Amino acid sequence: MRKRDTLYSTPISKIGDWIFDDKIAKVFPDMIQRSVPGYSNIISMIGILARDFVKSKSNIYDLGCSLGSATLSVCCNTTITDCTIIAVDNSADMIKECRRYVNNFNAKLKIVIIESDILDIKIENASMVILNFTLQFLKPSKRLKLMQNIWKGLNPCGILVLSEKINFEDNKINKLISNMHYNFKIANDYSVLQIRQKNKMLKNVMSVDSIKTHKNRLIKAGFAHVDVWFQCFNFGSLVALK
Ligand code: GEK
Repeated sequence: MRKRDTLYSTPISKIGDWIFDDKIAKVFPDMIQRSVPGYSNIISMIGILARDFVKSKSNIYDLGCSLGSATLSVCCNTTITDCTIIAVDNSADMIKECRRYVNNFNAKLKIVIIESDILDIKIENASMVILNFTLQFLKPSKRLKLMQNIWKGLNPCGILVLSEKINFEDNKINKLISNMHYNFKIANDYSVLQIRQKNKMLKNVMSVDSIKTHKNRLIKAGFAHVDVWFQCFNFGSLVALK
């Protein structure tokens, strides 16, 4: 059974920055499900896309893999067995849990789990690259370079799936949709205090772009075809093709 996320439900005197430590890793499946609208739809759809895009003798990259949900969705859906999934995260605690999850799963293809910054990973011979809610944790100044690296390493018929929290240029819309997300978390049994404390912790760590910024960056990196395939409130997912 999933361990319930009750973190930060009592007042914290000195709130620090968010870190993906052991406490977070232990409750992560429950946390992401109750905080990110559409998360399970996106994970399922990554698997469906893998059926079409994963090719024999190619690599699939799951960048910022956390516990490997996207990796396992690819694994469950592709019929290709002579490919390699490279799952990368820079949190030692996430990687530890990810190894546990993946080892308990009888994978029919090769999965390499790497503890590293995704900026230090060479992308090569890729049929699919997944950035599922990871880019938002990278310094904005590093984002274009990563997209260029992905573009370079992606095979001509490959796909990038980029899921992110998003913001809106119109302030009134931004407020309205942020409030919808707030109500989603309340409906999922998070307290006002938990939401407030988590938001404070994430403030310096997470920086959110608009869909327009994402699209412009992807096009600048070289992608020829870019669009949103999923959106729920202020969370969305894009696909990008060469
Ligand atoms: C999922 N994709 O379940 N290098 C490597 N990993 C990083 C970096 C970096 N520079 N920055 C952050 N991370 C997952 C969910 S969670 C999203 C992704 C969320 C990692 C970080 O350690 C964490 O595990 C993950 O990116 C973000 O489909 O928590 O909202």
